[in-house]
Amino acid sequence: HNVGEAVETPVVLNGEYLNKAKISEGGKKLRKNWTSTWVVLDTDKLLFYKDRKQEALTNLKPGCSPDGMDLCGAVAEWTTEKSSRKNVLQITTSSGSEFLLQADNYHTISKWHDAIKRTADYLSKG
Ligand code: I3P
Repeated sequence: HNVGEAVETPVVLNGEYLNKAKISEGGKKLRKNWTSTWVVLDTDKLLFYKDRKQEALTNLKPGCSPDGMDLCGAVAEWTTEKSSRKNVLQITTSSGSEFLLQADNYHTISKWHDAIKRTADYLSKG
């Protein structure tokens, strides 16, 4: 890193319910299906759970790993084109899958946008 360039280390966000829709996988478009999902931001990935209880249960089972996405190489950006909803954040993974995350409350989704971007940037810059 250049001297003076801020290296922002990833932040972890505790679980929160966000609306999630996967809109493509490996470049192939999927039918959009919004679902309320318990989302956790770990140091290097986003984790998705059905609800708060499922997070606790998954963590108790040694062989179980949650559904999630690796943020290395991912791009996170606001979109107004992929949905009629407000406050929509698009995340594109390095493998070409696209997810939308949305919350009616701007403050809530804005916090996730900033943290996800920060983690993705940190992981990509090494
Ligand atoms: C979709 C559903 C989604 C909508 C999507 C529709 O219809 O109404 O809520 O996305 O719009 O196709 P269906 O339930 O019949 O699949 P938004 O709420 O994000 O606008 P889209 O096709 O423009 O993505």
